[in-house]
Amino acid sequence: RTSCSWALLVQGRPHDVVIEGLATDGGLYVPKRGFPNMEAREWLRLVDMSYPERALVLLEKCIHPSDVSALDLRTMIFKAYGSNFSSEAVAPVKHLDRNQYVQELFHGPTASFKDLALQLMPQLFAHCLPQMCNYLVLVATSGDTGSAVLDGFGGLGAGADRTGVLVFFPEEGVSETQKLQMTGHEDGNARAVGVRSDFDFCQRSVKRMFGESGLTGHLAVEYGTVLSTANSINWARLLPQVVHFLHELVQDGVITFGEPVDVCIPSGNFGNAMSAVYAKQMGVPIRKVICASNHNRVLADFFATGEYDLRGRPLTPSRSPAIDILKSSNLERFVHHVSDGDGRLVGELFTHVPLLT
Ligand SMILES: *Cc1c(COP(=O)(O)O)cnc(C)c1O
Ligand SMILES: CC(=O)N[C@H]1CO[C@H](CO)[C@@H](O)[C@@H]1O
Repeated sequence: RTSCSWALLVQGRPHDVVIEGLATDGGLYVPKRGFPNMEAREWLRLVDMSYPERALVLLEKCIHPSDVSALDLRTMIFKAYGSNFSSEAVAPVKHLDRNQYVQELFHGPTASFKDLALQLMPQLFAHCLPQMCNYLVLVATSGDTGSAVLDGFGGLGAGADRTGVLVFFPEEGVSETQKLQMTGHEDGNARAVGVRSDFDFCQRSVKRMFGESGLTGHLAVEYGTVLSTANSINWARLLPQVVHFLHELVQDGVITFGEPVDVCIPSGNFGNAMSAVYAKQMGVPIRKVICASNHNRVLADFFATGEYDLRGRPLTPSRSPAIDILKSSNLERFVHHVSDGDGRLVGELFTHVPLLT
């Protein structure tokens, strides 16, 4: 898997990593040498900064300036987090009970946690677009992702010239609010399509469109347009989420600098949990990353038993569709991480494990 031997973060391949999403061998992109580790002295400097300032310091270390210059990155980050969140802290931490705190990830423009990544990702996407083509971003969503994708890509303004977005959602499978958020979206380049079937059908159909050479050929020849996607395996969706693990508990005097906390994260595609693992690798004092599941507990079982087997595990829908996921794509990144970057092993495991792709 070339994916597992890829360069220090996205240096030199921004187009592949941000636009294509998936490596040519079917694997996921990961940083070749892990994340840059920061010293205590540097972390201390971040304690009193605003969210966008902290994001800039962290992401500058993860994105090579030849891919995105420091100035461009600053502009993007401030556009994403400077004023569009209803809390200045962006992801404020509130006291719950005793030593328990809850981080509010719903202050973005669509109230979806996905806003944390999707206010920034489309800007990186537009920045990395090759000169000659138009791009049509296809997304299947069970709810949360759709509105955040539409808002993020819709907010590109002039940068959206060559990017169109189509979101497919199950007409009966999303909440009324989500449906209104998606269908009410009137921006020129982004549209939502309600489908009279379930999420699986939407996702399968999007995948089929990518493989349908009649369609892709027609789009290419007639419209100079290439299909792309913005789903959660995209590196540019994962990377911005590393930032919110730097919370204000130190600033608020709740813990002292360097004191570790456990983070408990509801996991679907294991994106946010993986970001926590990366944040820890960068030096954020996290002790345990706890993976929370509902009855679709394939991830929780994997961590308990070391086995990841989807056979005989039908998906049971719940009131939390965002974590009703069995194929947790980012688990591949986790296995890569804990195997010390053994790309061959990851490739083998993920080709041979039953029902894993
Ligand atoms: C997307 C989402 C999740 C799952 O996040 P992953 O990064 O895919 O694990 C959990 N909860 C909510 C509310 C979400 O929107
Ligand atoms: C998506 C969104 O709401 N974007 C807005 C963020 O804020 C800037 C101004 O600070 C607006 O220009 C964007 O439209």
